[in-house]
Amino acid sequence: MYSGVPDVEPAVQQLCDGPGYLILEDFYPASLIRAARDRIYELVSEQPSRTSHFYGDDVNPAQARVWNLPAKGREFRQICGDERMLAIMRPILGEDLMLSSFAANVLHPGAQAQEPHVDYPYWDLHARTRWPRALNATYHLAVEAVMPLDEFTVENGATAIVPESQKLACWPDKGQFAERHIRVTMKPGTLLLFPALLWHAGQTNRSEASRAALLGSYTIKSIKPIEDWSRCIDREEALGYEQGVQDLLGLHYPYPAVMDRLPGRSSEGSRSNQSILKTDGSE
Ligand SMILES: O=C(O)CCC(=O)C(=O)O
Repeated sequence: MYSGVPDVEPAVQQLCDGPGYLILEDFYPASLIRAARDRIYELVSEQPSRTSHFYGDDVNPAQARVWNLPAKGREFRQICGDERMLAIMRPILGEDLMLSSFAANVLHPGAQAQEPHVDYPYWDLHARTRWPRALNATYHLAVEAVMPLDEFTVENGATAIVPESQKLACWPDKGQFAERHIRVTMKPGTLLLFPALLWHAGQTNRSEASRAALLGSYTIKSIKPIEDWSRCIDREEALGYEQGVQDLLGLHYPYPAVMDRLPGRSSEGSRSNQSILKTDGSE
């Protein structure tokens, strides 16, 4: 457990080759987390129920998601674009990693536990036939960030994780999950990181109060994001966001492109400095 920010290399080792999770206490200022929390509870009360996952097909009224957070407040952009956090992810996902999703998960009293799972882009790994047969954990496609807005306690559904399971690259076995999991209790302002391959699950909220957290999912740049930023973010508005957030949203990432409409010149490769989109203005 670290207070503040650890050295990058040991943190990367811990995430990939060690226990597979990193808890950074007092990572965010209290005022920032309070502002994010107020906004999330406001949004939850305004929005009807939204899609969720790992609860079977049932509607789950005690559990609420708020999606597309980069478009819903400056505080969210500050949190998801925090360079101290990204510095730990960059060696794992590459310098030009991207944001795949930034959402909130609110467990109201009575919210049920999720099934043990791995996260996107592996979250349908239960259908093994869909996956390349040599898929393993020698490199990671995604890293998850959990930022509690309320204290996570065993009673209110603190996330369960299985240390070292990021090395297995398979869908969690329920029996092993039950035997080997630990609960991540933590205070608001803490940052929890783990590769998407780590077995984990939100747990039942048996308390009398709601438990909210922000969930960030970061991927290597060529993975299609969970949230389609090209449709859920207003591009003109997003061009006013900080450069780092624009990059996380892939605002200037050229692919997929209509290759037929591009001029007949070379663009990629170490000898080319121009983006394929730098044209005479036709794209
Ligand atoms: O909120 C939590 O404790 C974890 C949520 C989670 O793992 C998910 O939705 O994928």
